[in-house]
Amino acid sequence: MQRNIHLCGARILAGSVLAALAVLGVGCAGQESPTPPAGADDAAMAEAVRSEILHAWRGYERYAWGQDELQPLSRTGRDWHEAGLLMTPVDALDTLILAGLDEAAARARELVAAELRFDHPIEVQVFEITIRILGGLLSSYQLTGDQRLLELAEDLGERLLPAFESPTGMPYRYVDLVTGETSGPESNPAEIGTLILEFGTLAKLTGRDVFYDTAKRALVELHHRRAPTGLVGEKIDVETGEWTSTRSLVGARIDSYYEYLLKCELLFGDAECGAMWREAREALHRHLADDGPDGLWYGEADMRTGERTATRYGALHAFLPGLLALDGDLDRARRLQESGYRMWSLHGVEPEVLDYRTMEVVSAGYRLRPEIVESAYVLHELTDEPRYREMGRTFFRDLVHHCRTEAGYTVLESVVTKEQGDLMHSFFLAETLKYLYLLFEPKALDFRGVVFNTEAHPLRRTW
Ligand code: DMJ
Repeated sequence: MQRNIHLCGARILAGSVLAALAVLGVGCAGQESPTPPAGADDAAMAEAVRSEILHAWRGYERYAWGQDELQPLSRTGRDWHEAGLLMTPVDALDTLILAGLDEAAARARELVAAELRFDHPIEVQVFEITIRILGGLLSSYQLTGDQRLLELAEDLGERLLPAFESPTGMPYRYVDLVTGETSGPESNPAEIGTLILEFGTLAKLTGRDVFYDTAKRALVELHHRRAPTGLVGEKIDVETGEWTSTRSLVGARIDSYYEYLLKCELLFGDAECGAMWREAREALHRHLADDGPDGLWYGEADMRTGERTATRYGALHAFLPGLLALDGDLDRARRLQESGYRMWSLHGVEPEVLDYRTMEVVSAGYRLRPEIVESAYVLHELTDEPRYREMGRTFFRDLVHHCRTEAGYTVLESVVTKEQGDLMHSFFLAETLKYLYLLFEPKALDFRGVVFNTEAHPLRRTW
């Protein structure tokens, strides 16, 4: 059976891939190449990334205006819920501002300020809405001083608060924005523990401690349920406080919990968060780190015993080098980023999950994820080593080569076949392109003056 494959925006039959590649040429002949030649200087790289930010944004403007996300192959938009929440414009706004794309930023800002409303009776995922929308509104408010964005953030924060009304204080996964009804008692560390930067900043900017205290309690309650090994598991019931999956890793469902433990201390000076991070960090190094001839990786273990259960690492795990670097552990950070770069280079784009022992792909999709670029940016800021811009050149070249379409950028169904899917996640503009731009144009932002939330929204201490 023949399958359709999309490459460089063209639909072709799977059997003809190689012939089509030859016709299209490596850089998709017929399109002016957005990739600067090898050896181009950093300014040229920054300019090239900036113009791809505009390309991705224009795809959204043209085909998905007013909706949550762009589907660039079908050239349509999609909403997450019955009512849209302008996910892409909110997520992209600070990227447009930082890249100096003033007209696009003004259009995005007016759309958000004029059209975004939260009085829809829709059940939203607390974590996603917090990191993308609350985080995006707060950082854009700090960059522009536009009071309307802070008012929206406060309204949203208020509507999310009922999610925390569980017997343990850890939030349910979903809450209705109008009725406050909750659902989804089985949650996970990432969704419970990745709220303090946004709720904390909202508390500081509005003078309402309830936002800080509520999110902090959830974080502490989760940490208190760690195993004697110091590890947390992958799933937990917020009503009983019992773990429902004891699989422990630094990837999906847990990743940003670790990130926020450290960043809570960095942004708010909260020593209790710092102490929780340092304890968690030791458990990671002891039980999950796999340091051998194949390099440094962080695999999986059972939280109760600390015994190795899998040798898997992936696109989400790749935030860890950046976090270790922020914590001052440049040695581990450098080595882990080299492992991530090997993972990327295996097929010319990283897979969602890889078995690092066999180097076999376990989950082949690529969702336009930013984490490996984020780590390159942070490492470059902290070491000034050219290695990380070299990596950035590779990431950018490969993204353009495999994920660019005429109407924006899109996910890959498989990094092995390079078959394209049909979605530009909002975090591509919020994170992947922002970190790439900042890697080559660091002066666009005072790195030491901000803490990035997990959706790459820079938050500044203004209190
Ligand atoms: C983003 O929404 C955030 O970075 C989150 O922490 C993980 N998933 C995506 C990007 O991969």
